[in-house]
Amino acid sequence: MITMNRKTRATHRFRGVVAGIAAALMMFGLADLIARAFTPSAAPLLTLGQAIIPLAPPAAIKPVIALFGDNDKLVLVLSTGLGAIVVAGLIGALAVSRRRLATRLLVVAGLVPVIVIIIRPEAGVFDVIPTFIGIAAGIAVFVMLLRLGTPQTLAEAVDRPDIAPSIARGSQPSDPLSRRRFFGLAGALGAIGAVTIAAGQTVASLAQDAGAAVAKLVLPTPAKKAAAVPAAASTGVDGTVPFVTEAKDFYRIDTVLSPPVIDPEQWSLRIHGMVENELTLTMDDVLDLPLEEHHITLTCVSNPVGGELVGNATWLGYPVRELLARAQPSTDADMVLSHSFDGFTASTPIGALTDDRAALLAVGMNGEPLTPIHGFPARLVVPGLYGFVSATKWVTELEVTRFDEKTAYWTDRGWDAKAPILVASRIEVPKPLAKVPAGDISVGGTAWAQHSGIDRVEVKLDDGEWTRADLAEEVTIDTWRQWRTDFAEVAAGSHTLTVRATDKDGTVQTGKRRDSIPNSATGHHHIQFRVE
Ligand SMILES: Nc1nc2c(c(=O)[nH]1)N[C@H]1C(S)=C(S)[C@@H](COP(=O)(O)O)O[C@H]1N2
Ligand SMILES: [Mo]
Repeated sequence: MITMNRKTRATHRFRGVVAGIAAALMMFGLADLIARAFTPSAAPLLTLGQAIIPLAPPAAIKPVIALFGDNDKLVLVLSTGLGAIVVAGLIGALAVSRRRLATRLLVVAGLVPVIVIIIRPEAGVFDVIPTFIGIAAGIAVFVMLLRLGTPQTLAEAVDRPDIAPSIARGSQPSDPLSRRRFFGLAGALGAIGAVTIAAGQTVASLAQDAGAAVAKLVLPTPAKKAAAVPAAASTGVDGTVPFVTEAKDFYRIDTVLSPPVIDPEQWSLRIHGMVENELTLTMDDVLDLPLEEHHITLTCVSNPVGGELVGNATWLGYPVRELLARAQPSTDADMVLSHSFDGFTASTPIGALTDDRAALLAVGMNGEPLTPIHGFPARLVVPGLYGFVSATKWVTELEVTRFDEKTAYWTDRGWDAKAPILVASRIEVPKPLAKVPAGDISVGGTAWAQHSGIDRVEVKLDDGEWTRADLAEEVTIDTWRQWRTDFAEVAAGSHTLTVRATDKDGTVQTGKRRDSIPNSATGHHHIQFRVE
């Protein structure tokens, strides 16, 4: 019935695909760029990617984080973009025979990010404008390219089989001039789209927004200062990780693509649930409290053996214990579910927030306000518990409740509800597979067992005996501790080093290998190196 010859049809289909891809690039590029400049959190690629995270199989999320580290967000944005391009390409292919249907499908597909943007809790009416402009530009590109690249009359005719044969018979295989025009224009428009996408990713007017918000928060002088870090807290082995981690080097783990930018004047913390006195604090209320500074090492449950998802900072904040005392929790409560502005939740055993440890509602990190990615303007930091059950960033609510009533974000995805940090140690020097000159060899690293403290670190060279390492001075039982050991006259050739730590409760770090889900990987860190 449809007599368009096969080759012409394939050519046209290919052009339809190209038109679809160029349209998608234009749509996302323009919308993303405009959004980044005015409403950064509503950039469609970002918001779409963000919406995909909760749909992804939980088992797949943490490995992706582990694999791509800090680039996991970029990977997600790129794969979302790629997915959109594939969909648009398919719609483009369809356009050759069903142009009107295809154009409508493209509009519907374009509305998906609009819906995702509107249903966000923090959505504003203007958030959708950039995406609407993007959709309009995308559709214009699509229609224009199809007009140019595939004979309009033919495509329409195929929708109308009654007149198709006569028109199809008249169709000419595309001449070189029109081919050049089509691909030239499609290439140019697609390239403009791709460049605006890249520009949108880098413009990061976000940083400026955040800068203005961060500048509003002036930290008071601590009522209780942390003791200065003694020089003896470092072993001096060249190449070990510094005792205090700068904010810019501090690992980052969260489920948002870009950190929310919260105006401290708009922020508040509500303490509610099973309490006698529900209360709400503003940032001014918090800053008027006698704030304390504490050195605390934070660790992620996803940290692989020997990994880098651990950092140590000096946090400024107010003890959660005091806040809860004001709210007067019911004696039946055994958990505090902390809520973030972004919807994340963490379940912390109430005991860890009411005993004498320095569980903080933190507003400062190493003498500065928190950075946006580390929870500005306020977060929790609880010594001794993995971040996913305690260290809620952008915290807005403390809900006093029970473990048998409420569950937290990661608990719903197969991870533990309570997760105390396990004793751990890692080798930092020499680096894996390093070539070391013959002679005496210095080995150094870090061990941690927050809120118990490190009692002992032992190192093994090849299959030798466990040798006790020298420990650097302990700053507090809530911080990590550096260790070093020196081996004399190590023979040339390939060697392995293994490390294990023991905490002050007497728990020896197990050598048994286990995956990080549900409550942290275990096993001894070991590395290979060569003496030459
Ligand atoms: N709002 C929010 N807070 C969060 C998370 C999150 O995904 N969202 N991740 C938690 C996890 S798993 C860890 S390990 C720590 C990491 O804190 P950091 O990014 O400042 O190092 O934050 C915790 N707080
Ligand atoms: Mo984590």
